[in-house]
Amino acid sequence: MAFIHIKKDWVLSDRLATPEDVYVNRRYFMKAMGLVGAGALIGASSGCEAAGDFVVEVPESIPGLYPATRNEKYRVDRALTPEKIAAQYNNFYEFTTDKARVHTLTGKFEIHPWQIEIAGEVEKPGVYDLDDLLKKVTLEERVYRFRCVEAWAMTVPWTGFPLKALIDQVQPKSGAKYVRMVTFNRPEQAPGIKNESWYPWPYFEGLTMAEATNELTLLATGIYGHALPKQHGAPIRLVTPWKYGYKSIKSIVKIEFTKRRPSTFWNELAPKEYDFYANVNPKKPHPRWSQASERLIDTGDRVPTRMYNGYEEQVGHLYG
Ligand SMILES: Nc1nc2c(c(=O)[nH]1)N[C@H]1C(S)=C(S)[C@@H](COP(=O)(O)O)O[C@H]1N2
Ligand SMILES: [Mo]
Repeated sequence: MAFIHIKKDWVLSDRLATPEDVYVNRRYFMKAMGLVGAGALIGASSGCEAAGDFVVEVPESIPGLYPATRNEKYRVDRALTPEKIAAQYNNFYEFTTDKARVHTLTGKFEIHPWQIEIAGEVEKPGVYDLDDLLKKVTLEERVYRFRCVEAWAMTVPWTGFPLKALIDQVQPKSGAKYVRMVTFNRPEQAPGIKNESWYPWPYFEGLTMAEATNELTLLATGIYGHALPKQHGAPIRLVTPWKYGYKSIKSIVKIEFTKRRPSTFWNELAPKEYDFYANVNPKKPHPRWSQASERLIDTGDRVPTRMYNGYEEQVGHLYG
């Protein structure tokens, strides 16, 4: 377990330089100091809050995975959101519906060891250990826009591998038309599951096979050059940047290949508000608010929403 201590003055300098420069420099600075990697303990949480600092708890089980090489094909024309902001503004209802408090409630959540069950229409079903799985894939870093259906947006560097790389290994049968994914269900480790029992836990999501194997569809295990902190969906979560954030299911324990379109958590709760596809579309308002613009969570600026969140070139052909 490592703690990355984000100092107040680094946050201030994030504001002065272009965020991307600061991020890259900070990353290499940490690496040079030996602060990135398994077993490094940078600061402790005590006292840091009072100093106005913020500690990101970074659980790394395999040394040397981070930072991964950035894939420059996936760049965006927006500044990176400072990590300190992204790590304290989370949707993860298993812990709480209060975005600012998710990171304070993940202490009991155990993410190592972690198994993923592969099931359904597939040649190689079974229970796979995440550490073993990670030895068979190549991690890369990609900067993506991220757009929540609630009309806020951020820009973050994910580390992960294409979902397609996993799908190729487990060999779906010809009957597999959809991929269904499920989150952990441990009320004793996640107060939201325990206290908000009316939700249809565990969280579940789905994609068509064409979406699941699209080049953009990433299984992320890291963010900002290190392993995922728990609030972002450790140890492994989906990222589909052309879709509203609720599709990007966190802390995945099961991946199932199905013949029929699976139902999804938010679609089951409110079908008129959250559709299966959930493709970002400025012209299609949510029943209760416009989707024409979005608020950047770091600056508060309102900017126009882009069709498919700016990824029309990669995914436009998937939809008629
Ligand atoms: N298991 C699970 N996955 C989830 C959610 C959740 O509540 N539970 N929230 C979703 C929503 S609505 C968003 S916007 C993103 C937020 O990801 P972030 O906190 O890393 O920014 O996670 C998505 N994945
Ligand atoms: Mo969201």
